[in-house]
Amino acid sequence: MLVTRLAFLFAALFLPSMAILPDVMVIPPQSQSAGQVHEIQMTAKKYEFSPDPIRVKKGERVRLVITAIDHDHGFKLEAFNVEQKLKKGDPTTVEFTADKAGTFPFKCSVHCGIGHGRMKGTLIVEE
Ligand SMILES: [Cu+2]
Repeated sequence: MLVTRLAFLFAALFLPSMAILPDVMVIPPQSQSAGQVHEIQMTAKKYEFSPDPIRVKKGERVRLVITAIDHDHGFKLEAFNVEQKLKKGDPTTVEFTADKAGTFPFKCSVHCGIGHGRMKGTLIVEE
């Protein structure tokens, strides 16, 4: 199917981690080879992170490259001791090893407006 092929091409070019593809797309096994860093491009804006949830596999080294689009924000993932300010317009990298499985909340850690308190997301680490 042409649409599927185009979607896959787009993913291969722009989403090396393929982490934000819908679940219906099958991730080829070779994209998960050991020793690689699982890089995920993210955006932060009032008042959400995207993609959300983020899915990774237990044991993976995870690199999040997060760009705050509209305002300074922050990224706090307490379960993995990650806290980072996100300056508006600057892609900011955080890295951690997903060494435990489960569902972990993350949130904005810089007051960014009236909806700051609900600016949250979820990291899912699968076995
Ligand atoms: Cu905020």
